[in-house]
Amino acid sequence: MTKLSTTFATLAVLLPVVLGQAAEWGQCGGIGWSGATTCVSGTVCTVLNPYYSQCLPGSASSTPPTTTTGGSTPTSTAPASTATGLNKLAQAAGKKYFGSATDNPELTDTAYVAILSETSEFGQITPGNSMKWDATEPSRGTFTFTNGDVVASLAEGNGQLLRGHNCVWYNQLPSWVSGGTFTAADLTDVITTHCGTVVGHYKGHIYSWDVVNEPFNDDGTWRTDVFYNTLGTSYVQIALEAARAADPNAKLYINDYNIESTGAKSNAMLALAKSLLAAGAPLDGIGLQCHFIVGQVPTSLQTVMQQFTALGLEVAITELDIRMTLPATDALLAQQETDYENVVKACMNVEGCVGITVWDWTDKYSWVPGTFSGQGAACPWDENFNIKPAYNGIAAALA
Ligand code: 9MR
Repeated sequence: MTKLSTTFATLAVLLPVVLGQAAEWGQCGGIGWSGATTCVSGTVCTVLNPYYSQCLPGSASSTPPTTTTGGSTPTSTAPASTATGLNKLAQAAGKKYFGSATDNPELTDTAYVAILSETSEFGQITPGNSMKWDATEPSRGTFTFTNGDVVASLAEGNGQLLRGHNCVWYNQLPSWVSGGTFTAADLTDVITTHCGTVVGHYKGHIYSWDVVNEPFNDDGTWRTDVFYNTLGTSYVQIALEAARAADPNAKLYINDYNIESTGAKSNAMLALAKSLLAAGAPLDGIGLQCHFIVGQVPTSLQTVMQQFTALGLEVAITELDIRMTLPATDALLAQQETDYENVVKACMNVEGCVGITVWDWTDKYSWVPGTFSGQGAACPWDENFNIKPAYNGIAAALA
């Protein structure tokens, strides 16, 4: 990929320039930084990664904290973290990463980027939107990677793994695809070109790709989108083969939600995985999204993961969040802590579960309130970047 270095510059331009002494939490250094390099009293300029140094509270000899304290959600039960960071704990436990989704608009928030870039907390990033079809091939044969490259560059600069998300999905399709009329041969060419070009663009930079996203309805039947309607189930293998040809080293996944408990939908995914493997299709893993509700985490999550790993596949928790009806109360936050702990424990108990990704780490940028009216507080950090009890639930499971 040739554009990554230039997109570092793009990201740097987005970050505000501070003159004089940098304020607490302000930027104080990094490649391309031309603002203040000293910090106000009581804070110390701390290198978070080659591209970002930040004024963190403390003196030069103190260890920088990974989180802040105080904030708008109830804090009476918010524990002081003794963890060394979720990614560090995950890796010490034999997992490849603990990671987070992110999205381009929030990368203008320097305090957000600073925490996202802490590799003790996050060893992996997934772009929430910028590698999807509508973002990368808005019209046929015209590819744009600008936003995806920004996220890829951030991960690369931080030394974080990258999950590609996604090649083929019924949603966030440009109308030329979703509303197109294609012969089977034509749509095969469209899929092959799209997956081949996008995966090829990020070749060598991606740990794993969600090649096909959400192929099933909740009752386990196939979604009747343009892909299924034109090609039947064969579109999945077509996409996987195009991805494999474009980046032989990326792990290729099918990713879905509501497959986290035994039942019709997870059975459908199991049957698909078996038939693909029997056909010699290049499938390496299954992503379990894990968009859960407080108090309703499925108890068969570990069993389902083991059903997939028994096939020789890896699994990952790819989009974890656990939402609640607002306002957040201490009781709900305590239940959420238990729920996060149980989800992460399930992954810990399955050797082939390679990592856990939260669908953004802070409530400030969660997709939940915009989709589920009256619900939110789904992430391990609150909207002010304070850790919630959920954080310690995750840390306890990883320890
Ligand atoms: O986080 C994404 C949000 O910003 C978009 O508006 C939304 C549109 O469909 O997609 C969100 O991410 C989804 C992911 O790509 C697939 N699984 C469900 C996620 C939450 O909706």
